[in-house]
Amino acid sequence: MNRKWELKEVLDIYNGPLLELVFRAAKLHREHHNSRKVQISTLLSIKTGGCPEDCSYCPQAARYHTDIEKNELMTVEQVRSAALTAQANGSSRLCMGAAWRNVKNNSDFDQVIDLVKTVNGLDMEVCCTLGMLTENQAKRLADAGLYAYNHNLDSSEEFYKEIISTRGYEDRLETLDNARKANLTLCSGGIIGMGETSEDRCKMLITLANLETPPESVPINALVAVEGTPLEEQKTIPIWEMIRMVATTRIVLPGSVVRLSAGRTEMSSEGQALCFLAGAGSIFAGNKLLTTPNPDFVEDMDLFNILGLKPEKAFANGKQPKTKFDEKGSKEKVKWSRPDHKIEKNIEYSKKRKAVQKGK
Ligand code: SAM
Ligand code: DTB
Ligand code: SF4
Repeated sequence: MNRKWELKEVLDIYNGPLLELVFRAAKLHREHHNSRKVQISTLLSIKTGGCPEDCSYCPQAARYHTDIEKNELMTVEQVRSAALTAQANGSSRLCMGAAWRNVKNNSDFDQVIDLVKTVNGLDMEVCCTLGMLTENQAKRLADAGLYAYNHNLDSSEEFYKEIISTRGYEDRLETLDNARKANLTLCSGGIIGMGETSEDRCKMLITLANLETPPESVPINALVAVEGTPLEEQKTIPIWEMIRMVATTRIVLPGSVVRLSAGRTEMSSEGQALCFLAGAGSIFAGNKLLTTPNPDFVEDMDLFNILGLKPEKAFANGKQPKTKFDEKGSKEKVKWSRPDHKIEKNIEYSKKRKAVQKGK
């Protein structure tokens, strides 16, 4: 059942007494999910840095000249080896990320198709996050054996305009729709701690919940404030807000797997335990997210042992896709909008960081 939510109702849930909120979320979690199991995904940045977008949180945006190590698209052998390591450490899903605005019908996309086939062949759930995507491109990925597509709404539509000027919210929604039309499962959530209000957080959850079919997984990231980005000075989000957000997501999207995502290096074990109690059913594991640090596998397994949690097996919630014969890519012209409204902070940082780069 796809229940419609009103903003006031969701805000009341989010702002309710914390322990009552956690209790309600925990109860619902047990009605819809196996609370002893946590699905483990590993992120792999298959193409790092040099991105043309201006997302104010992102260290991979070329214009902010951050200190990340840039990389060209990874080869099949590099990805196979990373996937096998992740699998040996208990990961059931590999999520491959590329610092692209959108997918283009070129040889890089052909290579991504090979990467997807390779990882599906290892019996892991394959997820990709490659930016905006047409329906044809989504179908090609699905035929290669892609299980999920990650494309975050990041925040409310209103606040989105304050963090990104190079694309619009409706493009995000269209991409999710394109992935859905190709029968891919969806992974879509957002980031808290960018300066948004509780209302923005709740509005994002309502947008996700009101999709025709809500996403199967919903990542909740705490901003990793990276030096050089316009959000570098944002304070770490208090753990209580993360717990509230996880619990509210659990209640508003009862059927989805809530992923406790970026920001865990700043969270205590006890804080994370409350997130699991409040309904988080998945994490990103391995000592790196895309470009920033993450707790290592051993640390996470120690916590799992203390809490009595077990890693979920691959395809526990769906069938493994069959890799189909791949006809060559289509020749369609890809067109996405470019709102290009002004975000003073992003402009200021682009200039400031260019000057820093010149002075080096
Ligand atoms: N370029 C593609 C895109 O934007 O859709 C895929 C990669 S992008 C890095 C994937 C997601 O990572 C973003 O949508 C954002 O939600 C998250 N992310 C990026 N930088 C982050 C940061 N510093 N802290 C928390 N989450 C972040
Ligand atoms: C998601 O919601 N979080 C992941 C994944 N989907 C692609 C990315 C987090 C990135 C954190 C910053 C970095 O490591 O570059
Ligand atoms: Fe590029 Fe994605 Fe980073 Fe935005 S979030 S700058 S689109 S890699």
